[in-house]
Amino acid sequence: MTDVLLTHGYFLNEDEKEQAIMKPYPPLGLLYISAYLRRGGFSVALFDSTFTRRAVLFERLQREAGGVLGLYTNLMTRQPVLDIIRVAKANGWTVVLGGPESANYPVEYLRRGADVVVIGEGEETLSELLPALATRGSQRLHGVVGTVFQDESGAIVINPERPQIANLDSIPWPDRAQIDLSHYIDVWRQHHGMGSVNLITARGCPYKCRWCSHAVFGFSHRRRSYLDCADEVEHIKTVYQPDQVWYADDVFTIHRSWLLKFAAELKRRHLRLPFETISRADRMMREDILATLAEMGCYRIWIGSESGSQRILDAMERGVTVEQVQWVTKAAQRHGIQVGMFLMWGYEGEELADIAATIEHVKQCNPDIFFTTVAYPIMHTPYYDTVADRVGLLEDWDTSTDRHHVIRGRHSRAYYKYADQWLRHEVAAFRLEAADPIAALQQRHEAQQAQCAMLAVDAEVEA
Ligand code: B12
Ligand code: SF4
Repeated sequence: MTDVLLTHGYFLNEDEKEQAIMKPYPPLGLLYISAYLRRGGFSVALFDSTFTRRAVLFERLQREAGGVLGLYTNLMTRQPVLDIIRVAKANGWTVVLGGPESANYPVEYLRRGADVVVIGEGEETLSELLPALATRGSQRLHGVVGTVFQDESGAIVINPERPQIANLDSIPWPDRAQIDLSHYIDVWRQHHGMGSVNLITARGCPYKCRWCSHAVFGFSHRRRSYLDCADEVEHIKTVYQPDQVWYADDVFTIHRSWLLKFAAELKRRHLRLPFETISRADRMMREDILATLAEMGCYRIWIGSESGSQRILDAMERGVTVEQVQWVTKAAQRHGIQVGMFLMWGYEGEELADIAATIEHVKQCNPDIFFTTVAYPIMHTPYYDTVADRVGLLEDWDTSTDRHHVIRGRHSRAYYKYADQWLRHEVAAFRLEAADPIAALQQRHEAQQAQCAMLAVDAEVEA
């Protein structure tokens, strides 16, 4: 019998938005845990739910009843995770949860059937927890650091935090052999002509953007050595032969000298794999960084631009200026790197002038692609704390997510929908101006209509 069955609650067939995008990646956290436990002599099974259906997992939980189930949770997967817990418990499994979502809601998950919630990194905690579960059961886990559980009386016991793994080179690479990685690569190739594999070069981010969740890694920042990362890239290229990689770091260019050494090492090994990644504008304010990214094969850099209003960026404690984002966008494009931009509507304090400033900013930058979201407060973020007395859910906690949080008194969803249309038509008009002035005029007209519609619902607020 295996010591633990690891899985997650993400099923691509249930995610219509992702089915339109089709850029799936496996959950790296589970792969790291699998590799670490195996090295420690544990027997581990991994059920990757991405390309399968709930019923298949449920059937396995019934067939192999009675083991330890380790489940990764994030903000998107609450509902399937609750369902999996229900089926697992009905079949005698001990359920251990990890990842950012259960770290934010340990009590809620324990009260709904989970046995243990692991807070923070899972590798060392599970290595200690699995033997403890086997000898002491799930209600006497006092002293197993990094866990929260319920004792026999039903009281919630919060053990002390576990220190983070100091040397990331000391842990094995993600256990990609346990999943069908070629399926991910094939899906990518089928839909985008390029097969992609994800990896990380660091854990955690020291910045304090008020809406960002630091539930797993806190505010630490720990880097792997550039040699270990280069070895992993080489291994990925040799074994899986993808056409590109995704560095899934929080801020890929946070450490300039590390980046330069990593790039030089890849070059020495003739390892040039195109890639996409995310970073902050203020950590790319040098030509040499952008030149290095381009030389390494970076074809698209994602920047959290968020707002074109400095007042709002400051309220977010983003630590970036509008001018930095504008400079980096132009400079990256000059180096042949596309820019993807994330923008946020409706952050606390945002007014009409800030929305107009964001629209001007996007025109100024003219990124290759941009995505917008209406701000949502994630539990235990400073943003959540600021609006806590006005946060609500329109449905039960069990059937919603933190993305469904409404903020009483904030503009309605319709308001931001029109703001979004205003933005998109303005940007389209700007792009068409020289080539097709008539089409540009039409776009400008639609932008004005969207703006009017937005002002017409100005008084509507979230319930
Ligand atoms: C890359 C990434 C993405 C990629 C996903 C591609 C991919 N899979 O690589 C993209 C850009 C698509 C994305 C999208 C989104 N993301 Co994202 N993403 C990340 C990011 C930066 C890295 C994920 C990663 O690989 N981490 C590295 C691994 C090693 O860490 P880990 O998964 O946490 O695993 C460790 C522990 O959690 C624990 N653990 C994990 N599983 C288990 C299981 C058990 C049993 C145990 C005991 C422990 C355990 O041990 C692991 C190893 O120590 C994280 C931030 C971060 N640094 O983690 C955000 C993050 C996970 N994303 C987040 C969010 C909000 C989103 C979106 C909702 C954003 C949006 N508005 O659309 C979407 C949702 C997409 C979806 N359908 O799920 C939040 C989640 C917050 C929350 N409370 O759940 C995070 C934490 C960012 C943040 N700081 O706010 N994301
Ligand atoms: S948004 Fe990005 S830069 Fe800001 S704290 Fe989160 S990970 Fe760090």
